[in-house]
Amino acid sequence: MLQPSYIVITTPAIDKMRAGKRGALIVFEGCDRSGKTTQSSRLVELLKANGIPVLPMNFPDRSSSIGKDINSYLTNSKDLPDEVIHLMFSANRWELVNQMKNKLLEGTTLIVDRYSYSGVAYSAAKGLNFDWCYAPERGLIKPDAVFYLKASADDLTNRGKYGEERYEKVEFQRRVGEVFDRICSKEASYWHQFNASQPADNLHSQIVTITEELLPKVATQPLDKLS
Ligand code: DGP
Repeated sequence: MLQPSYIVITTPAIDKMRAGKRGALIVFEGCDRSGKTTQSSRLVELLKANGIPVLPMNFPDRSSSIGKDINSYLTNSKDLPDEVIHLMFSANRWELVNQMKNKLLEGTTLIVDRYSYSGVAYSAAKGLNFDWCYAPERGLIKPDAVFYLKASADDLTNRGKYGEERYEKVEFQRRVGEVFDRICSKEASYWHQFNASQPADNLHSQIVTITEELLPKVATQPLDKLS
């Protein structure tokens, strides 16, 4: 069993994970403020404390030149047509595909805060065609698991005022949530839906249980691509 991050121990299950050939690609998805950043960080800390090689990532990666343009768009200092920003978010993921592949193959587990599904959900919520939105994501590395933190738009609103960024509006988030729900039912074999309104500790232990089973299982499986 994976132990809380303050206890570092070795068990047969963890030895098996360490002996694994590749790391797992684990993605957190959900609306703004659904708790993805908190939960993904907790998982990263736990894996680190148990000696499992792990790297946190998040998309958009605002550090590249494409990422800087995305940041200008999100903070409303730049306007772009919906199609253009959509393709830029996708390009921002493609920029890192080789780095992600190398890390996974050398045995590092990647914990990724948002991925292709945010790309589809946020653009489809604006009214762009779902299949058109998904097309540029084809060929990226397929996650081994997606942890979808689902909460109603009203629950998310109760967490306090939304910030100033472009998408932080209740009605828009409701539409984003509907697209995530649609993807979740289509991709049920590797999506895990959680109630994001439950206490953070409960959510964390459910996430840990699934991760614990996943890591040794995928260690010997080849990487797959989104198709
Ligand atoms: P975050 O840094 O996780 O708070 O994301 C910033 C905002 O960008 C958030 O409102 C979600 C949105 N977002 C993330 N990825 C994509 C994407 O691929 N496409 C679009 N349109 N929006 C995205």
